[in-house]
Amino acid sequence: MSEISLEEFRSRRARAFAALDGGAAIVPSATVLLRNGDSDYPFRQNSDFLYLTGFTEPDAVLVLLGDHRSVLFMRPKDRASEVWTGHRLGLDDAPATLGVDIALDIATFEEKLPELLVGCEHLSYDFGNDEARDRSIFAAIRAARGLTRRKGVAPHTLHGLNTWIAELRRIKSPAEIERMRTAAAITRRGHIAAMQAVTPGMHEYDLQAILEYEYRRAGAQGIAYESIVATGANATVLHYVENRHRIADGDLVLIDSGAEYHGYAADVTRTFPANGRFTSEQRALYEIVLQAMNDAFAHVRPGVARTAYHDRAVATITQGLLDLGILHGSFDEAIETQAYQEYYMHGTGHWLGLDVHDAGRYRDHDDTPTRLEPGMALTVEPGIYVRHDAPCDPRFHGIGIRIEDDLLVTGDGHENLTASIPTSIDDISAIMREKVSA
Ligand SMILES: [Mn+2]
Repeated sequence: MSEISLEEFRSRRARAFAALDGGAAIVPSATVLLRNGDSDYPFRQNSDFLYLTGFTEPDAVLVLLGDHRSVLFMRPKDRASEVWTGHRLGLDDAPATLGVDIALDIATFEEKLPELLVGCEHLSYDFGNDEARDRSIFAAIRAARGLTRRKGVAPHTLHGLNTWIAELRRIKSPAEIERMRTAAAITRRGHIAAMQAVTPGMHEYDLQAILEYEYRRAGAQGIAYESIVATGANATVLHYVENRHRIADGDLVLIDSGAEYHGYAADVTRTFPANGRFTSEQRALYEIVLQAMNDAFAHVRPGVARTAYHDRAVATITQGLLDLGILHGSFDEAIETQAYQEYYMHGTGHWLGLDVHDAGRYRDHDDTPTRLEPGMALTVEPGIYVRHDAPCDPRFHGIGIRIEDDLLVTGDGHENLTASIPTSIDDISAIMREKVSA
């Protein structure tokens, strides 16, 4: 099942109990979604549930209780169903395999929940995602109140899960970091294969197929998010996932794609010329983005505000665009009026982990930007996007560039998990020259 040890899942739940401070929590698994007929969408476990249990089956609910018992409601063994949909862990093996205290049949969830909630004053649960479950939980709280005439208290305060699970998930353990390293290494294979295969006349989907083929055959469960393979002006559309266009000679290819490995995401963007040679306009903009990235890296270290590396990237991009005559006026004015937003309209990164945009707040409770701590993982992803109607010299029109790496904050700075995927023009050109024969 899981390569992450039982001990680690126990310690995650122990930290959850500490955060709950005598309260209870209800953390549901994901459910299988019907696509049509007898076909389902691919199942991906809910990340909070996966973080606390390591359990990959649907139709389960983890209940953490104020007395530090963990109860897992789950599907029982069922030979007839298992013939169709595969092995189920079952109630008997769950405590030893997952380290939970009690395993119960999910069919008894509504019946058993009230008595479990007696004694817990606070309840954490994300209302609003599943109305049927919301109703059954309200009913359980009401029923628990009915039981308190005989014993104890029932929940009277409700909290979201995000207030505490996201905090636990923000700092990655060595086992998590190991998986993220593997996701990064697999992602490297895909990106390099795409760089070496590209040739004008191919289609964007050819490169998408190559990326995802490499991920799968390196053992990834799949993609961490829909791959973006955008050529030419498509690269100025931030979340272009259509991937249907023919690749023209002279186009830049922007690939934003990452593998998922045992639940952990990589998120990498590289931009390179389809024919192996940057035009002078492409090169000029590319060098600015690369400089912005390298400048931003210096601000990824413990104790620094999370906003600092974005501010640094914005400053480098703004200066670069002024130098090229794409922006006008003074640097201070361009920053003050956010004139750069015409060409750089997104943030320079996000947390990374089980989710590609991982859980965790970006501002502290006093509304100051969160400060980086060892064990946090994030992306650094500056870009420049010049749309066809942008108010600048038309020779820059239709160029979109983004470069993105995955960084782990360490005790004295950071480790770039995706540094071995080339970013400099020289390194990209060298890799592309080692082209595999088509
Ligand atoms: Mn990203």
